[in-house]
Amino acid sequence: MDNERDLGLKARSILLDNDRGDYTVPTADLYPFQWNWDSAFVALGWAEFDNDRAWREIEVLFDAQWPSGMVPHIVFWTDAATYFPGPDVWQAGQSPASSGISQPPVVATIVRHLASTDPERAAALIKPLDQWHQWWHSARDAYDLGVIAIAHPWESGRDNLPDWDPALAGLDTSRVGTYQRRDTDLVDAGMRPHKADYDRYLALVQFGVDNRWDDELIGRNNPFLVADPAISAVLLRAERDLAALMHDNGLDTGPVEARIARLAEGYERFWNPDVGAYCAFDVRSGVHADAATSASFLAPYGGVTNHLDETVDLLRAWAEKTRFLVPSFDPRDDRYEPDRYWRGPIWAVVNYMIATGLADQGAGDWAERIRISTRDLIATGGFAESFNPEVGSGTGGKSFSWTAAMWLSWAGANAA
Ligand code: 9WN
Repeated sequence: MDNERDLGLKARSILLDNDRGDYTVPTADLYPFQWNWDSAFVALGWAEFDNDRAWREIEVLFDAQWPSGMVPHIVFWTDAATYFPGPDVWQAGQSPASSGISQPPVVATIVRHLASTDPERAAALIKPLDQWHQWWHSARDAYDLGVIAIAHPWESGRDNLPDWDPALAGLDTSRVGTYQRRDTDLVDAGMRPHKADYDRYLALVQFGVDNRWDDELIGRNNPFLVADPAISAVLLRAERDLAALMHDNGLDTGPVEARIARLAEGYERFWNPDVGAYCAFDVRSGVHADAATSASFLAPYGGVTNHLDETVDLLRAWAEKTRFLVPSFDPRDDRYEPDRYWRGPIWAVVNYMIATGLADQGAGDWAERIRISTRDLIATGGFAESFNPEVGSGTGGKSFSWTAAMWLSWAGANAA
């Protein structure tokens, strides 16, 4: 690829442009604050040319950790009029202002990845990471199933999947009132969720506000509680990485090992024999989502290999259907939409996790295929938020930090 050097320079310039001092916005205007899992992946990009800045990205996120251990999904370090819903809607009652929910806990895995560059900074993060991980188990597995549930689609980071539709459908939106979205001023409405979805997102925020973001009340009574195979796989890997960091620092790993065992056992609950894939399920009804998503390929990332052959077979079937891998939703399903947010488009960071897991578990050929696909997508569609799986065009926001970070640390042809 002759422009690979240019793409590397462009990726760096995106991080530098999106840098706000101690944190990096995912993209200017559309997402003008610090996002939790974006910062974790973005740290991998910074680490390619500014190691101190990589550590700051993560440390500053933990400056917003709640007393409960929760690390919020958005930290509102400044005001910005280009995003809705802002801190006045969330009313989280914390300083700095933040949202009231979390996001996939990839940080421990990234910290372990970077640990050799600064073992002391890694060690200083062990306790906050441990508190956050404990929070997931207590606040998002209140029914003790050994799986992690989300209390809001935004908590999954894969916000608009058809997986969430059945649980969202029953929500009461009568108190939501009128509001003005900002996302559709900036991005084609055909790539974003419908108003009916936003009404439901806001009804859930309202439930949190009404309950003062109380973990006990939300964990048991939230009108939306869906067990998420992606968060559970991400936490499983993060717990293993936390245990390794603890071990390296001479700390007792017993409690973390017990949490790993719970999650590893609970993970089989996601298996949906009718689909032949790991699928989300409603915590209360136990009913599984009826189609596979990109999360169905994340079990290997969590170290779960029980259905590895079926998982690779499913990937092969998808690969026959679309030019690029890995669509966020089954491209053979009627609900698949290649341009609409999380109903089809490809995300580079999800590809990175899927490929990492497959490589770990002996499917290196598929891992490499996914890396090449990601590289070609970026070369075709630019540093977009996400990509159309059929033509490779960019979807969502542009000049996106985590896409740039994935180029620098993994997908770019020069990456190790
Ligand atoms: C809500 C920032 C975030 C990502 C999510 C992605 C999108 C936000 C939104 O953007 O979500 O959190 O307003 O659409 O779905 O994964 O962290 O990049």
